[in-house]
Amino acid sequence: MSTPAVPRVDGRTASADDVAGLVAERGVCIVERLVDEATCDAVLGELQPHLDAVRPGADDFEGRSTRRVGAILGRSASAVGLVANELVLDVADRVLGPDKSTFQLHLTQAIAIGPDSPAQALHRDQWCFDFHAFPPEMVVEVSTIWALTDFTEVTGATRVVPDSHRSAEVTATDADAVPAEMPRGSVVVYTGSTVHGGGANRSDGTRVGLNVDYTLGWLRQEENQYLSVPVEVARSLPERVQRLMGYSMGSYALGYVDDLRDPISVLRPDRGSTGFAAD
Ligand SMILES: O=C(O)CCC(=O)C(=O)O
Ligand SMILES: [Fe+2]
Repeated sequence: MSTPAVPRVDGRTASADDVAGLVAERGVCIVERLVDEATCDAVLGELQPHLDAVRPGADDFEGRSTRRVGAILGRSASAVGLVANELVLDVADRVLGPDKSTFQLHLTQAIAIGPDSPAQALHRDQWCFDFHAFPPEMVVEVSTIWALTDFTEVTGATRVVPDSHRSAEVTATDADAVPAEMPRGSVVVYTGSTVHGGGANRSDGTRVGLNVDYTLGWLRQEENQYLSVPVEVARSLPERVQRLMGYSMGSYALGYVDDLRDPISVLRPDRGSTGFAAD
């Protein structure tokens, strides 16, 4: 049986319905050239000092020649537009659920896979929730990896297993995984149950991806946004981004501050209404 190709659309023309339909149906979709190369250069430039400063991974899953840097919203002004990309957010809104009142940012992480790195083990991102067996039709997480450098089979493109998202058990093996090859500025979108893993980097350059995930508003975030991004920086971000970070109610009662205040009011005192039913 031949391995199915990863569905792909052109980021300059694709609609959120197109992408959401493919992600829901196949578990994964590549959106090509959603941002330009200048944006990739700007993000890379802002993150490089942080990538240089951090130690490589401590185990095989992190990658012993892979450097991971978070707190992206506090460290890269040019990445804010990727984290809050309209198309991606519309796709997450459509795919997450059912039974969703809100969704939120789960993590932001630049992943730089150095030369001569072996492939990362295949996994599901939603295993972070204590390996809970969510019903296969329930999408609790939407993951994205932006290619800041070209993703090819040789440079270490993320490997994904199309159609793997609905099976209760993971039966896919390395032979079922296909590289999400895409030019820089593209993004691969997949669900928390889609089986995937970082590719082996057999080139002499570093592959840099920007991993940005979104989850249902009632789950715990993987990256603690409140402690990762200084509050002065958070205050300066667009309201949509602040709300995604968790400065918003996670559902009717989740995340309030002191006297039932909506957390957005900590950053924006004009949004000061109290009570769970406040807007
Ligand atoms: O870097 C990649 O291509 C994938 C990384 C990944 O899936 C992870 O660390 O969860
Ligand atoms: Fe992953």
